[in-house]
Amino acid sequence: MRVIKIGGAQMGPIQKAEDRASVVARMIALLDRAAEQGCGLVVFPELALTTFFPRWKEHEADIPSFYEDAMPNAATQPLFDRAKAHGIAISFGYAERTPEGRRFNTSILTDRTGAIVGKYRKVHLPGHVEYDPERTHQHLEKRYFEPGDLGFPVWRNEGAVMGMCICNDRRWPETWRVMGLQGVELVVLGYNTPSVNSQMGDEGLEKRLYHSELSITSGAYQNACWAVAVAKAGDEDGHPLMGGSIIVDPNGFVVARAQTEGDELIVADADMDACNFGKETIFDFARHRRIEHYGRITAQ
Ligand code: CDT
Repeated sequence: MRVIKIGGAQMGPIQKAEDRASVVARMIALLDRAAEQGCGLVVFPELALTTFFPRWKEHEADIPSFYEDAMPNAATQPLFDRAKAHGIAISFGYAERTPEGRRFNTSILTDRTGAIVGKYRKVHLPGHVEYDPERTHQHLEKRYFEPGDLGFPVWRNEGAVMGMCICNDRRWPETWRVMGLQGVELVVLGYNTPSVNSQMGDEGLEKRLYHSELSITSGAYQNACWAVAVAKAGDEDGHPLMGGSIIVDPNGFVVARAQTEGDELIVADADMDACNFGKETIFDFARHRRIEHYGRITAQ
């Protein structure tokens, strides 16, 4: 058995005016709760340090202030210090600005000493570049970020093979399969998913939660891996985000689920050896894949 006690640290809303110090204090409080429960890894949401700012136009918000120029930095160092003190590996998302001024929707993964072992930059950026008057809510991710340039790597961390993706990436089977082909055993991801469809009116929250869960459970099952999917939820300055954070086992079953739209910790004991059966049988890729028929997947 290779058991990692995983904490999914769902976060409630972060208002536009909330500063990093306040957000980091909330994250540390969740980390302390996870430590009490014996967690070895805690996963926080996409863009965990700020409101989901791509909903705002430049003149409505101080967009440049939402980016991080280094990680860790003065604001987040206390989070890294507390994680190290507890001996907990962490993962969280943030808006990255490189020294060259490039901007990515990024997440990092640490080991239990607080050292960053992996960085991922979101590949599938949803939404649009220009303000869209037809939409009830703007989703300007394509304006504020460029697509990730690091692919979908995996890292050996804390005795398991771990990978990351971010929010919309979870809806794409290619995301999961590229990591699955590298033997991934645990995929961690955060999301900010609006509770309403800005182009379809009242689509219904139930359907949106279902599509999120369907994407994650099928990705986990079809690649025989664990998945931790963590929301930023609740009402951010009048813009509702759904909750529904889950931990999923390699059979595709949900083993822990958030009940609220606030700061909430979900926990599960995840045995990485539970991935072995699927990887050695029905999803033994080396034996069963028929790549001669898959060319269209990478063609234009
Ligand atoms: N953050 C993110 O990727 N959200 C998307 C919603 C896109 S709606 C234009 C998601 O797939 O959940």
